[in-house]
Amino acid sequence: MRAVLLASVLIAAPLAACSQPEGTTATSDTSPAAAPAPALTAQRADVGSTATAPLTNGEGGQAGTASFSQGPQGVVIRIEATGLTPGWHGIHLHETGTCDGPGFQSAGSHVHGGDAEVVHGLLNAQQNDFGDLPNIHADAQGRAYAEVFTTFARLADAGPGAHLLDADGSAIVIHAQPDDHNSQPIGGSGDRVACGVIAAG
Ligand SMILES: [Cu+2]
Repeated sequence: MRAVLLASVLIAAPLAACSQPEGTTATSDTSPAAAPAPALTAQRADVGSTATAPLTNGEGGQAGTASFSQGPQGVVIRIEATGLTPGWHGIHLHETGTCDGPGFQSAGSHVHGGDAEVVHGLLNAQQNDFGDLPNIHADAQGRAYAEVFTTFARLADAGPGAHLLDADGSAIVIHAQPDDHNSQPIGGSGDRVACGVIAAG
């Protein structure tokens, strides 16, 4: 009998919610299912900021462009790169806005926030590296066209994640090899073959 009563309560709860007149809020203090859902779509940053990073290769030549657009949950990055070796390439956000070739070490390590030890890799269970991004793929002519999205970084002045337009700027770096998204410190992605300083606008 108790089981039957429980079942009827569970069925009744959604029906009651559906029968609420428009403009009112269904309330229930009996069913956990009626608790407010986590605010998955709560705005995390002001939208509209944009930035651009002209890409250069290790010889100082043009290697395309990366364009950044701030959304409410993160940043969309459009990458149009040329002169790459065909195949997959790791790509990351680096912590300093300078791209001195040929090795682009001036771009520093990956962007990050806080004092925690950085663990790289989008597929690493301990991942906390704000510079991580999905790989891009270059075609047989060495061209890569992609859009990637990150919730770990922002152009907006406030919000979660690393601020790309901070005092010392940031850079986007394309690596020679694909990122395995797991191993330290950069997923085995190898040399830095293209780099762009991220500038507002
Ligand atoms: Cu990198």
